[in-house]
Amino acid sequence: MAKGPVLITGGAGFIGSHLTDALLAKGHAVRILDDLSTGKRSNLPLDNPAVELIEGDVADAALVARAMTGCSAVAHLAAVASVQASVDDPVRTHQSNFIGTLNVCEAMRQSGVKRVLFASSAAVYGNNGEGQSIDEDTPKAPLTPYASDKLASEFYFDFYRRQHDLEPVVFRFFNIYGPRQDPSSPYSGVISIFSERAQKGLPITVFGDGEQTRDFVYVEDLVDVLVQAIEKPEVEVGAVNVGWNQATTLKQMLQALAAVVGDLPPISYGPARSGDIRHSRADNQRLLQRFSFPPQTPMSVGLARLLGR
Ligand code: NAD
Ligand code: UD2
Repeated sequence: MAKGPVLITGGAGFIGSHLTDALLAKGHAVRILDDLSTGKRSNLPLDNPAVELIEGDVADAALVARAMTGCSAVAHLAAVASVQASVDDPVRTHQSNFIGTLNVCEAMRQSGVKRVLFASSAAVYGNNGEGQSIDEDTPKAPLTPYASDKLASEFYFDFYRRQHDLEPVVFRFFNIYGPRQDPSSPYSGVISIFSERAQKGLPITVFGDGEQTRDFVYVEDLVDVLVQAIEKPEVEVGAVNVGWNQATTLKQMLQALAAVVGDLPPISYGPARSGDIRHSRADNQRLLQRFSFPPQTPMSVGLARLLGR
């Protein structure tokens, strides 16, 4: 691998800051481009001389080109990660979620950086494949601007691969959880919301009957794979689901949470969210073929770490 820092767009956020820690532990230098819209300086070990933070917007092409200078590889994670924000303000989120990607592709082409990993989402499948495990060839049915921007970004990375020899590794994350996931919005990850409320003794609201399922992945398990994607000598074509092929109901997740915190605060059941996907589970054959997925962090351990127990 070429020398030079790994550029992490969105590196001050939840997943990006864990990736920063993991790359530093493996001896990489890291340059972060982040507008700190949801990311935080406090997520980063800024006293480490191997970490550089550039505060700015991935929609600013000149800034992305500058940030790319001298880098060995890129992890493109910067995005407005809230699906609801994209529904409320598609023009604004498109700047980060799509134009940002195009700027990364162009800056790579101009500077000759080849390797990039991209944080796409299970959202590209929409409701297709619901009730079974979803493989990567399942028809795509993006239902929101967020999902459309992710899918369009995937297509652009593929174009730059064919036309300009970029080496993209596209991951479709299922439901990632762990420390530093921001619980402050109603559309934050459900585990971050329930954990915070359990810790503070505040009532918990389940939308629907709690029998809906998700394929939850602890953030450090994901990051292990992301580091491999940066370091791998060769990359294969085609997006890769990141999930355990395990369906956990919200009720089961609440039981696991109760086992960590003791008694849970009152739980109420409200109407299901409109458009909510009932079941989401990754077929992860491709992931297992291409990467060595670490031993699964059990939810009891992941929740305990999240809660600092
Ligand atoms: P996050 O909000 O913690 O991280 C996103 C980071 O991007 C933040 O630090 C934010 O400040 C930064 N950012 C946003 N817009 C920017 C812009 N225009 N310019 C520069 N920086 C910008 O969310 P996360 O959960 O860590 O998500 C990381 C990536 O993974 C995102 O691309 C998200 O869409 C994707 N993803 C996450 C999940 C999940 O379960 N958390 C699932 C699927 C996909
Ligand atoms: C996740 C991702 C989204 C997209 C999508 C792909 C997050 C935050 N969102 O959406 O970006 O990739 O997957 O399909 O990771 N819930 C409650 N109570 C609450 C909050 C949520 O019951 O207070 C329910 C919610 O209705 C849903 C489940 O918990 O049934 C998971 O919700 P989520 O927002 O964590 O994630 P999801 O799967 O909707």
